[in-house]
Amino acid sequence: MMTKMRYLVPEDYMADPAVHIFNGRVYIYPSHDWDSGAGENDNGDHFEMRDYHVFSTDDIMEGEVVDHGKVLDVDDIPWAGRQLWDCDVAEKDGRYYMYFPLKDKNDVFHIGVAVSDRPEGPFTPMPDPIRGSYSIDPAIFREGDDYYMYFGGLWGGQLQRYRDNKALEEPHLEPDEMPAIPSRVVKLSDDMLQFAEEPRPIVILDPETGEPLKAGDNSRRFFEASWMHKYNGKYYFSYSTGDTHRLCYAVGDNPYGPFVYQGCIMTPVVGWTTHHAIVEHKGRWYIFHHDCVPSGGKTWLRSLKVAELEYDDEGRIKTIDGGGS
Ligand code: FUB
Repeated sequence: MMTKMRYLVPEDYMADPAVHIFNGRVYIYPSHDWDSGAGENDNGDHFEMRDYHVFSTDDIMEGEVVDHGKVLDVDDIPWAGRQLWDCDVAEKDGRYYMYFPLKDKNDVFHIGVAVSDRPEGPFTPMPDPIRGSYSIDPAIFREGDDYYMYFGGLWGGQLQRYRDNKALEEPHLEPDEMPAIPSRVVKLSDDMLQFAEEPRPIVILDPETGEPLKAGDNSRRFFEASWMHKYNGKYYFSYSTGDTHRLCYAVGDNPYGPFVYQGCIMTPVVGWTTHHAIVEHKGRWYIFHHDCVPSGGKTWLRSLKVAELEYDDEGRIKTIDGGGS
C-alpha cells in the first residue's frame, strides 16, 4: 500500500518540523529555509536561516494550512550571531514558549527561549540563552506537569565540542569502537525559561548485546533531530542518523531511557538532512518531515511534508520509503 503523504507549504521552503496539538488545532513550527548564497559544507553554513513562521491546520491531510506569518526574527534576538535552526514550542498555563538554537556572536550554538500568549505567536525573545545550553535541535516532550527537552546534533550542531555538559578544548568525535556521542535530555524549570537539572545522556542500547550503540554504527547511532512521543505506555525516542540519512527509533520505559534500538522509521529522503515530528491527531498517527524534491535536490532548500505513520500489533513502526538514496 502506498503511504499517504502531502506537501504542506508548497509556496515556500520550510524544514525541521516540530508539531503539537494546542486547543484542538495542529500547530507546525518549522525552520525557514532560503537561498543565502552561503557555500555548502559539513559545518552547515548553507543553513543560514533568519526567521520563523508558524503554520496551523485542523485537518492534517486535507485541511487548509494557515501561515501565521513571521513570528520571530534573528534581528530581534539580543544575543544573536547567525543561523536559526530547528525550533519547538511548549504550552504551560496558557503561555507558549518557543525554544530555538542559534549561534551567538562567537559562532557557538546555544538554545534560546521566546514567549507568547498565543500558539501562533509572535514570540518575544528573552535577552539571553538558557544557562548551560549548547548544541541544536531542541524538542519538547510534556508529561503532566513535567517538560523535557531533548537536544543535540553532531558536526555543524557542535555536540562533539562537549562532554559531561562542559566545553572541550578541542572538538572530539569518538573512535568507531567507542559508545556513540549521545543526544541529551533535561527537565525544564517551573518558569520554563531555564534547565531544572544537568542535561543527561540518552543511551541507545543494541537489542542483541545490550551494549550502547557504537560511534561507528553510522546506520543506527544518533546524529541529530531528536523527537519523543509516547505510544501504548512506551516512550519512543526517534532521531536522524545524519550521514546515513535515516530516521530511526528506540523504545524505553521512561523519558530518560535507556532506550532499546528498534529500527528505521524512514529511509533517506532526497536531500542530505532528514528531520521529523511524530504526533497523533483524531486517532491517527502522522510523521511530519521534509525533503528536497521541489527544489531539485538543493539540500538547503527543503519542503515540508507529512505522511501517515503505522504501527504493527507489537507497537513496531512500519518503515516508510523516503524516496531518496
Ligand atoms: O536545519 C538545520 C539543521 O539541519 C537542523 O538543525 C538539523 O536537524 C538538520 O535538519
